[in-house]
Amino acid sequence: EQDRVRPLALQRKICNAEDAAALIHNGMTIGSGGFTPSGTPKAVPRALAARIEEAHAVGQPFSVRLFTGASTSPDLDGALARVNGVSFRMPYNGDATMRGRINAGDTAYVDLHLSKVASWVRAGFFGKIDVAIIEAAAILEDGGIVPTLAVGNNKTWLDMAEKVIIEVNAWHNPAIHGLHDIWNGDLHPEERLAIPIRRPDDRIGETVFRVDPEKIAAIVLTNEPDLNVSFRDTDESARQIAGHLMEFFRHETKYGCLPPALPPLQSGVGNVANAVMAAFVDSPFENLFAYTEVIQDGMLAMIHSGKMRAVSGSAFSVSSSASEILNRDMASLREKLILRPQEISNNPEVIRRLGCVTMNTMIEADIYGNVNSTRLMGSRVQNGIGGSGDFARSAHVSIFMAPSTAKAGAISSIVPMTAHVDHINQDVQIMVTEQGLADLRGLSARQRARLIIDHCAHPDYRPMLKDYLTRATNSPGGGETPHLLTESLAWHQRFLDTGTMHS
Ligand code: 0RQ
Repeated sequence: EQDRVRPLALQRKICNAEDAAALIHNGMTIGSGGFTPSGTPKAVPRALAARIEEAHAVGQPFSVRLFTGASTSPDLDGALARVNGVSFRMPYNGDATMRGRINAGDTAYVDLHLSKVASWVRAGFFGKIDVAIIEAAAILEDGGIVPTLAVGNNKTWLDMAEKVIIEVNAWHNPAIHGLHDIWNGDLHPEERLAIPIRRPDDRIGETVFRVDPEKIAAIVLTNEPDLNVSFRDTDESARQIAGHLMEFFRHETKYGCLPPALPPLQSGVGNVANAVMAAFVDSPFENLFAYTEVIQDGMLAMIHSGKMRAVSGSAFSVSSSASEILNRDMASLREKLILRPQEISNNPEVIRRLGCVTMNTMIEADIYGNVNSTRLMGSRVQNGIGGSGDFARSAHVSIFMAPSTAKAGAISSIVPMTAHVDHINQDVQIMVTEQGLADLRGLSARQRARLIIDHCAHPDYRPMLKDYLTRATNSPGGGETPHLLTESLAWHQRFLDTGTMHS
């Protein structure tokens, strides 16, 4: 206890999770740690969920507004959604129970570019933050708060909240101190400084958070690992997507369009993105850097293999086995890994300066290259836009990828028109499915359509897509981006009505 919470004055604030949760009342806004399961506070949210459940049992209203870094874990989103305890949620969710609440209309959801959340909260666009709940590995003698495996928006929550609750989690190796780079530059628009990151491994700030100790209302001691995700074993289609991408990178470097060591890489979330990163381990590419948001197992494997020199992100999203290794070897790995606030990891200024190659997963794309990353059949939110827009818009080369079909072939991921748009075709240069890769750079809408159908669509759906494009092109309305408006979303409706997009 003395080891993890050094300042004497703060040791007096140590209490149990129930007492800490008692500081939170109906209607309050919570700014919480959590960016993937990493860094998610655990004991206090579980105790809060129990309090909410008790209140509901006696007919009392009790819900909170919940702001986080990004997705969290069943300890936070899951526990609070189960008791219907969240009235408002932002900016990203990956929890199935919370997803159900959001899609049912129980929880109002604001889906935001992750880089913008902190500055908009500082500006007051979302009202005041009553309580910050963050996880730390230790509180140092001088009051510095050592973060755990995610930084997210924690600096902003600590700056803005009236009261602060800290879970100090002794599971983390104390060597984690030094992993983080917390920039304290003032980021109000009128005083905003240039962010002095010129290489992904530049460190520009402090290794700890600072907070006014008077605001710390409770400290809860815990000792538990994050409830980590497990990645699916790489399937054949993820392997093929990775193969097409490696071929593309070999070609680009051979003809000098990209430097031999490739620009800094960003990789999105999910199984396909993880498989692509894993494929780099057996590739000829060396001396790689990543400037990304979430660091998954695949990137750690590249660090271990020596192919990757350093990775900068805002959080880890690792399997349980990878997190054990990360924790064990923290003292040596720390030199090659950097965690930053998400407004820096995802900052368009830095992404543009570094010229990142970004690789994100999509739900569906249309024949013209517009991408839907978030809404199934246009209506049901899956997760949220996350950082994909921050990276894709500012990328040197923006890549989107997905298997060409979903739900055992009943859904084509390439459709005449996406039922929702997250990324406009201008932000999509390369599209990849297991069928092949479409290089859309410099192509007109009609050229893009032909290439996407031929290279990316599944053969079962190619004739239908070609037929649509031909009829749309020949229709009187034709135009530069040909569409048949009464048919453009008919594939989605057919799936809803019959369970398949096949006619
Ligand atoms: O549903 O679980 O019911 O079967 O969508 O699909 O295959 O598990 O996909 O884990 O690779 O995630 C885009 C969601 C892909 C993710 C997305 C159904 C499918 C399944 C999920 P089931 P998979 P993955 C920076 C980058 C946005 C944020 C982002 C994501 C479910 O990558 O959230 O990129 N991206 N951030 O069956 C209907 C289709 C479908 C479909 C798949 N065409 N129509 N349903 N599904 N395709 C990092 C961060 O921001 C953290």
